[in-house]
Amino acid sequence: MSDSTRTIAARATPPGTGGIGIIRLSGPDCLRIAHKLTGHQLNPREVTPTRFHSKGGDTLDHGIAILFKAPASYTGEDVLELHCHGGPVILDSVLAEVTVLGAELARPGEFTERAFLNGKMDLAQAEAVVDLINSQTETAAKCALRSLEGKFSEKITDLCVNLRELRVFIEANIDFSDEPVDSIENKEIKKKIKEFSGIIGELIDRSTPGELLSTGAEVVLIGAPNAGKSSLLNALARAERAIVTATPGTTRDTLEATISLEGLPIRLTDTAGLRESDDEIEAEGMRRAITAAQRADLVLEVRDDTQPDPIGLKTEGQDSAQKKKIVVLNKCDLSGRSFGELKNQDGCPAVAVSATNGEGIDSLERMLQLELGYRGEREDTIMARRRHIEAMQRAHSHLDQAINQFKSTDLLAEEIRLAQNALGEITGEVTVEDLLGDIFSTFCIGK
Ligand SMILES: Nc1nc2c(ncn2[C@@H]2O[C@H](COP(=O)(O)OP(=O)(O)OP(=O)(O)O)[C@@H](O)[C@H]2O)c(=O)[nH]1
Ligand SMILES: [Mg+2]
Repeated sequence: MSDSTRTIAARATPPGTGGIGIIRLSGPDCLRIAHKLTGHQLNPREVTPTRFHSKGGDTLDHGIAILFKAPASYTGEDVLELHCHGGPVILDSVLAEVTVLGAELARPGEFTERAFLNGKMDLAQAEAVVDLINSQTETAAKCALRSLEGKFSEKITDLCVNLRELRVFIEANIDFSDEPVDSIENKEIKKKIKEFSGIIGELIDRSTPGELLSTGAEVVLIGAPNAGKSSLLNALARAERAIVTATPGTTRDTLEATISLEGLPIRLTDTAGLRESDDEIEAEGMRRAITAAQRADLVLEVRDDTQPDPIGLKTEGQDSAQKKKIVVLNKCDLSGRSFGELKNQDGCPAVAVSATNGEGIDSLERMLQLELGYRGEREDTIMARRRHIEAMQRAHSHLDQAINQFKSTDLLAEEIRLAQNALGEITGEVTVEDLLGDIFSTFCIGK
């Protein structure tokens, strides 16, 4: 866990060159370091144009310094921002100088971890900071911002408060030994448990796409040579990304294109056609195709509908049984099959398209969203992490258990307490240090 007696420092702007680059510090030594580095006594929230000096008196750069006094800062501690010229050499030299003056290099996520530890934000909001930075689409950014503003946390906190009140009431007032199980009071408690369980269920429903939104989905196109995989990637990307020719074996290596499907980021990977081959390069291409398919959230199996028999693609090591798959019958402009959704093929959803004239692509896009569990852009989507969803599912199942515990006050209260704790993990009200380490280590340095 972060030690607040240390003053930490890191670049807050991305690596590379830019007009300006910012070094950020947080901790008790900010004022002293600022004075040594600039020669100025900084006033809080005032922009001070200054030179940054080395200990030996050399000027490292000209820039501005801004001090945010605790607790009115991002981390809740004294925070110092040094705005320098945005070149890597200059920023490295200023960063090196502040470490000479006593600051330590920050670990990934340490600024935000301190903000959490100092009560500036809860855990779900801290995670939303990363999600906002990493958002790849406008929808993802909007959802992350809503979480950062605390909309999701508020709902969870309300539920925690309600569950706590209910538990306290049960512990203080209910004794099953002298009360009939179907008393008015018990019915009322049951009703409340069901109501809270319903709210959690609804939050879970709204959260699934949020989780997808933050990471996006990996979709891999596989199929026999010449089936039209590259053409399909181009059709979905609305751009001529992959080379298309009539020669089977055109695509040799994997190729990626990112598309946004109603706000859902999807990384599409085109692959080499799968067939028996002695060619070393082609064999390597196919190996890569299979690896990509194994990694994918969903596989699009492209079949040439003018060819009567689909080529068996159950290539060694390919876990096709577990993988979500859509069968895409392509070249239906030639085969004459009507476009759009079809009956399941080999137990998988299927669709008839023409990659060259675009027919049926809209059906495929709808199917993709459905299979990936995305409900399209909606105002109420929650940007949730897997751990949030798991915690809500645990809370939900404890409340389900609670319904069956109307014989023992202790057991009933315990299930409600467990539900409340599970929800508390989301905001960090109830938390373990390991969890903090896991969460903040995934942040970038300087955040
Ligand atoms: N008429 C028609 N031709 C298509 C369609 N899709 C692809 N083709 C043609 O089929 C040939 C192969 O298309 P590609 O997209 O290169 O096929 P691929 O599956 O990527 O092939 P490899 O990279 O060799 O594995 C090209 O001549 C395309 O123009 C389609 O829907 N209709
Ligand atoms: Mg190809």
